[in-house]
Amino acid sequence: MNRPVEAPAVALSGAEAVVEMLKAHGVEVIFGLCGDTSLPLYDALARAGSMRGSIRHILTRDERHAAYMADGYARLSGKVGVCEGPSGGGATYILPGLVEANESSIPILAINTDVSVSSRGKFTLTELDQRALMKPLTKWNAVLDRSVDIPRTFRKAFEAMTTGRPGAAHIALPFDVQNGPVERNDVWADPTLGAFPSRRTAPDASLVELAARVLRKAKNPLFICGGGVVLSGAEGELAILSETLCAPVATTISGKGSIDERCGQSVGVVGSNGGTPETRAVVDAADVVVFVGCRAGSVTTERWRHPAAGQARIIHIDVDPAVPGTNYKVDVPLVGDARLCLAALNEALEGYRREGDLSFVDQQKRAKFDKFEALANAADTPIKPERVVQSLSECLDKDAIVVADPGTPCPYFSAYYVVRGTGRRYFSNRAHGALGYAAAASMGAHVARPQVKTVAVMGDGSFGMCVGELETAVRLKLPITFVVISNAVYGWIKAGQKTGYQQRYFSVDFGVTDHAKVAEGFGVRSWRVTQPGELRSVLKSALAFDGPTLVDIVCQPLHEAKAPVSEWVA
Ligand SMILES: Cc1ncc(C[n+]2csc(CCOP(=O)(O)OP(=O)(O)O)c2C)c(N)n1
Repeated sequence: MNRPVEAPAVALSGAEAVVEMLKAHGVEVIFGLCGDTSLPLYDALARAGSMRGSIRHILTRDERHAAYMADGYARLSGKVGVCEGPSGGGATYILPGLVEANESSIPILAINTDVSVSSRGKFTLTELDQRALMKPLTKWNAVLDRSVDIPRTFRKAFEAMTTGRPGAAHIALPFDVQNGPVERNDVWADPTLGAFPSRRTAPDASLVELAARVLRKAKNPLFICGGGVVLSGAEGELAILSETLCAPVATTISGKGSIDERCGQSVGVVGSNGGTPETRAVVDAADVVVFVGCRAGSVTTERWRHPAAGQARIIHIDVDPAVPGTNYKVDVPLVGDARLCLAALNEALEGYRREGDLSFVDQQKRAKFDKFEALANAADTPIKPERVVQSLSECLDKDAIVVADPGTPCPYFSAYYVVRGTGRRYFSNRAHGALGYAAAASMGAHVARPQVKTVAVMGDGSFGMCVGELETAVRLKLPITFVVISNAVYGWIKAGQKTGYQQRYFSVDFGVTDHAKVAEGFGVRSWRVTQPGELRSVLKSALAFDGPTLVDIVCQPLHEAKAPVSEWVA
């Protein structure tokens, strides 16, 4: 008797299933670095590489930078950024990028391969408790013990990263788990979880009504927008609401891009880093403050002094229910996606229009930029940071992306680089502010948005922490311009010693490096600029070159400059 033969269950290897799960979530690129425990994963990527819709792998020179690239990529693409590295050192090195992304609400997935499950607890080379290591630093993490768990683990990771407050996830992938079988039928995904925010949540209608009532009574309403506005794509709703209320819109550093900074409503950046006495005056004048996608942390509020407690009624919009009410007594907490919350407020205020006047904002902005321009136009050497911002602003197209490192770049570009248009055009790593972020983040940003010019601005302290990645930029022929503010000092710290410690300078100065020569060694077209008069033409040439370029600018050290940093101004 002929019996029908049952087809054998079609199985993939664990590594193949990982690649398929990433593809199913729409992943197109992975940044990372190879290792012994990653060999099956690399082989699966290599074999998938010849197929349609395959994933591009970008080899980096350090796992930290792989994570920063994934972060920059996510910020510009609106999709989950993926990075990978091997066990042991690969996990400890990837960690800084993961924590920065997580705290900045940027969804990146880090995969570290690991020693085999069967080798655990035997003093195996590179063995490390990745679960414990990553748990406090990520929104969600897992260590796989069985190949069959791969599909649901990846589904869970993508859901965790892109719903609610976006964040980072980590998966440890042991060697033998990469080799075990996974049934093909289990490999499926909801592709909408590959982009963020997914599954948006709307606010409570009664609280929307309450917020609308508070806003109708406001004399001087003010918006303070954090990174949540750009993350949620709420710029359009914000523009409508701020116009209805004739209300100024200030931002945090991460919130730059919430509003076109050329418009009358825009105040610019407020807070201790990038804020100035003029922008602070606008905050102090408000009787209703609406925080949007903003944690009202120490930097934005100058340690909760601006706005002062009790100065203004507070409406706090955030997707994370733990945020409203943490730092200020809140009159109306609106918990939900920023775009949906602002849209709901627009609906509640339909037909209303506040007769207001933005002349105070205009006056303050003029005063701020008059002082800036006087310094920027000075022909002094070493070149003033103001001159760098001014020259770069003049040379860059409005769609360009600027990534700023801590030190001189962050406060100066946050305060004075006027973002023309909305959306992500400028960013800095504001969760931990680790030096050496901008170069790699700019590479990720460029991969996501290759059609526009990308510039990374760094101090020489940062340069020392990221220089190896110039090779990646050359190998991939990335037309990014790296700008180094060169002053042979950890200037930010020296400025702190000047203001707070009676100029007892201690262990902050380092030697002079010719960064242009170093970059040339990597094959980067480079310039060193010492004269303010040369700056603009050099920047123009660097920006126009079709490949990586570096401009090393010998600059006034931060402790001698007039930086927009409130502690030093005071
Ligand atoms: C990884 C890391 N270590 C230390 C610090 C503390 N820190 C903040 S700013 C700064 C100095 C920055 O120096 P540099 O990059 O040369 O820029 P400058 O301040 O001189 O413009 C330091 C050391 C940090 N932010 N990140």
